[in-house]
Amino acid sequence: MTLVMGILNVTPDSFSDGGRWHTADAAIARGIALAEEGADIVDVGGESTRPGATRVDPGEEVTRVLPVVEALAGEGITVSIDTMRARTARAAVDAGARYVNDVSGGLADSDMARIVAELECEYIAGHWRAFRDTTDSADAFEDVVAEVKNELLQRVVAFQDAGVETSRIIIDPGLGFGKGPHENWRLLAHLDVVGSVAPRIVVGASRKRFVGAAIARDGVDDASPESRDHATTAITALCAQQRMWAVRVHDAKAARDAIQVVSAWQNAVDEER
Ligand code: PMM
Repeated sequence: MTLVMGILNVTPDSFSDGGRWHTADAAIARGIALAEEGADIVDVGGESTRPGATRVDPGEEVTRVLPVVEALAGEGITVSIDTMRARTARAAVDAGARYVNDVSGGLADSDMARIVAELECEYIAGHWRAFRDTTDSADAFEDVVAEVKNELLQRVVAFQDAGVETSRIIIDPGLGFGKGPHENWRLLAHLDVVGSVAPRIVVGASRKRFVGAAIARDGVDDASPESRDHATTAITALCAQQRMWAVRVHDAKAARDAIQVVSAWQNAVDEER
């Protein structure tokens, strides 16, 4: 069954839940709640990766995430660390994180592949090309599906060359990272092509702008991130039907329910075979 990766941003500036879980105690409580609501993995991040966000000092990033990772792992919760920095990845894995979730696929830090090989942890490689100044600036694609697939393959090869076992590498199409609505929907429509790179795919659509744009009434996109949760859950159901490995979401309970519904439906279909 598709896994639920619950989002826990320990940052003052993340676009959708920024600031709310900024103290360690509040973040730990939220992480436990996410697990209770159905998150199989809690994804802890100390730096907003949103285009235009200012980069956090590396020491500050570690200070934000470490007590949270340690406490959640101590509770028996499976933790991933959402970071583009090898140093933060190492500190978090040493503190109990099982997954390194790197939206840059190792491009933001040239030490990442070597450190991941050393740590022998699971690694999520996101599709990414460069830091962006605004959410509106997009990369140029001629054939987004083929390019994302090929560039992810290059990242997988780079990690293999650094000594990371192929079976530990998970890929992510990087929705919204240098991609506009058209590119994001094309990627969702062709997850099978992206999936030819590695058997496990994570999809991170939760509360993103293209989701808001899809449900806009009369062209008006209601800006509140939470108002995109039902639409996000519809995407989760479709991802579960496509047998994605995981979805990265803010609303873990809704995602869990949607995945279980798809599973019940699928079981009924399988019984007839
Ligand atoms: N998106 C964001 C952050 N981390 N990680 C993965 N694997 N995939 C994503 O799509 C992704 C991510 C940005 O969204 P946020 O500010 O809500 O965390």
